[in-house]
Amino acid sequence: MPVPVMLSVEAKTKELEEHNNINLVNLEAWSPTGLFFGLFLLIPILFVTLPLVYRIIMRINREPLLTIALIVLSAAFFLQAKEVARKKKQAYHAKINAISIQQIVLKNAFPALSFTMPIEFVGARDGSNRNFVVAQRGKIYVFINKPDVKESKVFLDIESKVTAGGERGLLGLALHPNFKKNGYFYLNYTRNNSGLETVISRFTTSKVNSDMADAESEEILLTFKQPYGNHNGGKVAFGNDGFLYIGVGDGGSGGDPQKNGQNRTKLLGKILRIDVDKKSGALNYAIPSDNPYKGNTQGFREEIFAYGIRNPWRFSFDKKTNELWVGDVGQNKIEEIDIVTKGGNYGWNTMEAEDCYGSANCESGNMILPVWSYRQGSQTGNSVTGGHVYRGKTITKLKGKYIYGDYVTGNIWALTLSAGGKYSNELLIKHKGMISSFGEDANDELYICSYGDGKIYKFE
Ligand SMILES: [Ca+2]
Repeated sequence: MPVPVMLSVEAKTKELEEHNNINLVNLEAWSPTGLFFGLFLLIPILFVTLPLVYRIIMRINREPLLTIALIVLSAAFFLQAKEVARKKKQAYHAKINAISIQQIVLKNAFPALSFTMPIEFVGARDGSNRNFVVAQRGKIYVFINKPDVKESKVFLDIESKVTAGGERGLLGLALHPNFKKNGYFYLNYTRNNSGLETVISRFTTSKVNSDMADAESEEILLTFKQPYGNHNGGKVAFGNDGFLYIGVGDGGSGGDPQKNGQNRTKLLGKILRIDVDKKSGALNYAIPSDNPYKGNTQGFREEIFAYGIRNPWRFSFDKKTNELWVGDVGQNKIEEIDIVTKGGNYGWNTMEAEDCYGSANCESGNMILPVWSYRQGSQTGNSVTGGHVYRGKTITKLKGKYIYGDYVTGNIWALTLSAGGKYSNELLIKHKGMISSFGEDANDELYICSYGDGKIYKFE
């Protein structure tokens, strides 16, 4: 069961007042009916009581019961008015709590902007308050992180280099941890070079215009062939160890016919980790000294950080714990979420999530099961889009939860780690549109790229 998190009433009151066009101060007022009769009855009371007081004084009071009755009746109406007001206020507060618990909304974050096939949203963490959006065909756009921003600029256009369509294209962008000073950023894209291949490249921001990349600055770090058009992974991101992590699919087709996932002599079907700040021998990068196969004699690729991955469609690091969360797209049955650790084997294609793949039994001894999975279906989904552990400040409810979704159904869920070490899952939103990616701005606030309508939505 999900762990309910209560928001304070105060936190949402203002927003909800605006949303419902209602003012809580008005609810403090008494009900009009009660007030009317209360005041109306004051008049005869005054007429009766003033002479009465006079008569009491004169010790000839002949209507004491009538006076008392009128006073009691008047008081009753006042109390009724107050009680109605109290109940109304109570009901409204209950409504606020109900909304606060259940309603996380997705808001069109930049109404004036839309993009063709956006698949990556990255906040520039360089103090410039800018965001980047990657469009699959090969463009990167940049714009100020304000809801009323009027336009975006083309930061880089490499459409002529990129082979796009389906699961191919410009698929990932990572800013160097020292981007503010060196202007370096890293791309993951597919191109045709006597057959399809993945390219991991470094580009540099223009020295004279920080809103424009130097298109001639490309330095290719790594390329590898893609035997089929699909399952190209595509995410690149820096861990807090300063190394670049690269999500690589199993090469494609269906069922991993080349058995790349379990083959550690291949880069396909892996999470890779490289050091982009050094070069080593013929490599345009270096192998981190504690990569699991560094210096191995079995012919395993030293770039491998973890293996047994089918198609990692988006991964991210939890900024608090540095855990690496991966959404791994399933074959025919199960979509999975993994917390990936160094040297881990995540099963594919021996296993599809927690099931043996293609047989009833399998050798699964060293394989790490997902922390969460869901069966494919029209109500759940058919292609996971990995998200982020929310570490932003504005949405109390989401703090510390892993927010992820399904590309096909638009479902967005939150995974919560409970006290017993188990994860629980709750449906947050059904977005009407395909979710190609989750992203964060420089304040760690969370967004999605909505592939179909080309919009960027923000969680609020
Ligand atoms: Ca797996």
